[in-house]
Amino acid sequence: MGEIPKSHPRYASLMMREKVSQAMKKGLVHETGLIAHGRGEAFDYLIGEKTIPYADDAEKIAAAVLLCAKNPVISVNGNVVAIVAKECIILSESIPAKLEVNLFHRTDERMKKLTDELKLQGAKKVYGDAADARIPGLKHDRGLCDKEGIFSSDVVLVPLEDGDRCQALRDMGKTVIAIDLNPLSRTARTASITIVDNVVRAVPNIERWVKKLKNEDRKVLEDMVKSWDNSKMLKDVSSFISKRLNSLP
Ligand code: PTJ
Repeated sequence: MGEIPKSHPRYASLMMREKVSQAMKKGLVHETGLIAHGRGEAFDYLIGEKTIPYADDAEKIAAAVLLCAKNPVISVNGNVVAIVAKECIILSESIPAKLEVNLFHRTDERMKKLTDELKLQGAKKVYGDAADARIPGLKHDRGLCDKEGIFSSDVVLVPLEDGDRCQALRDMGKTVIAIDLNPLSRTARTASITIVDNVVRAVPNIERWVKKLKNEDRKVLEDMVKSWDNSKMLKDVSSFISKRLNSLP
């Protein structure tokens, strides 16, 4: 890690890679998480590696949805813990929302390591271990969840994941907020609110909006949420990317 000089133009990106790589060596991130991270990096390039206005809007709506929720849950996996654990804990406390570990490549060992890591970083309670419920329609282990957590939640924030769980959660009638740099992914297309941004920028920015909106009238928040048009936002993001690419020198 020490070999990357701070002056390197790709310093932040390289440090993030290093975090994911170290977390894989510790058994927190699944090996395919490295591939997922690389795909995220590619899409981050396309949006200019910063929070675009459409993402900021979605982050604001996400904050409003989370504040209005009865039982909001932040679902975390290996990649999320590797790069944005602390920020997820801070966000969960400020809403407040539950934190649940939910893995595609689930093993008892990874569940324990990720839960321990979140606790080490300050999380008081971490759900996911009970696995006393199942998301209907999901045959693989990702369907396992906690009755008190994701299963009974009304709003789930899913930073960075694959698409079929998002659909299954929607089918259960839940509001799903997804953070996904790929606006074309199944997750992005099936979420109720899609945030096309890097989780390392999105999570703290949702938290900033939570702080700003916390004392706002509930009716105002609900009206904001009602007026959200996710398909329009996805079209706007695609046209933002294509305009950006066409205008590059
Ligand atoms: O830890 P596990 O076992 O739950 O496994 C997690 C992975 C990531 C391996 C699994 O969910 C997976 O394979 O995901 P996918 O299908 O590769 O989807 C990951 C999505 O996240 C892709 O669309 C990426 O563009 C996006 N992505 C990657 N890194 C980031 C990101 N989105 C936001 N911020 C990132 N840093």
